[in-house]
Amino acid sequence: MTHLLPTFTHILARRPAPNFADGLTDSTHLGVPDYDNALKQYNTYIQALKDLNLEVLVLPADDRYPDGHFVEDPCVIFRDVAFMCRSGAEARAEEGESLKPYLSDLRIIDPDDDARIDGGDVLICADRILVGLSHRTNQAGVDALRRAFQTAKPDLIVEAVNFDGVLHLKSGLTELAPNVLIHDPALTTNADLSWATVITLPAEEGYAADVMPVNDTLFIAKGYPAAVKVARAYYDHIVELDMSEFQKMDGGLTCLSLRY
Ligand code: CIR
Repeated sequence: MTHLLPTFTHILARRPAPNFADGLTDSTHLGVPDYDNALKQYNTYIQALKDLNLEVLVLPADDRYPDGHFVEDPCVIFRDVAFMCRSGAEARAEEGESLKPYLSDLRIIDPDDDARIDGGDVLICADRILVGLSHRTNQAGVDALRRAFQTAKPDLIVEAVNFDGVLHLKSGLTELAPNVLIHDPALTTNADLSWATVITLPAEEGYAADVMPVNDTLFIAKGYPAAVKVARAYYDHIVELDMSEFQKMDGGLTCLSLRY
């Protein structure tokens, strides 16, 4: 399918460090993640992106940042702007600095001191950006991101969205295709989403709502047949990836890469 979501040519990622289980998590009921299995899943994820002929840069693991492989959170890229986030989670606040040297082709913009934002809360849609207000992201963060990205597109719409029930906005709501949102019912919001068709997954498949469209391919977590069935209406090429070890650390598909 040809569609109007942003086209990507580059991927930036970072290998998980052996101490990745020391990262932040609320999902203790899923058990302790296994490093070898996580690396296997990670390598499959990276290879699947390489198979799309994208320029893929994978940084070495850095054990100063147990959550550092979730590169989506410390930076958000829109057009030629790399907006460096400062997470509301202090343990992750410094991760962005370590990515800057690899983003030198882009215009790097730092947030104001009071701005807090995690990239996982930033949903770049075909015609607007939604930013979830969360424990990690505040209104000052939304305003800073809007100012930064409007330097690239002055009429860009950036909307703050209240939500509850999941860690990041994108943990439970992503854009499957232009104006089509896919939703985990665990995420509750009173935001006006009437501009979109919202497809709510069955509760037991909610984790699959964090889908990752990359050009004409859709990446989706493995093991969620109802979600795949929904996606088939929009994509001929779907790649299912096992994410179980990252799910144990509250991570989803999108958080393992920066796509630009
Ligand atoms: C954290 O709590 O920050 C990490 N353990 C998980 C981050 C997942 N990031 C994402 O969904 N964008």
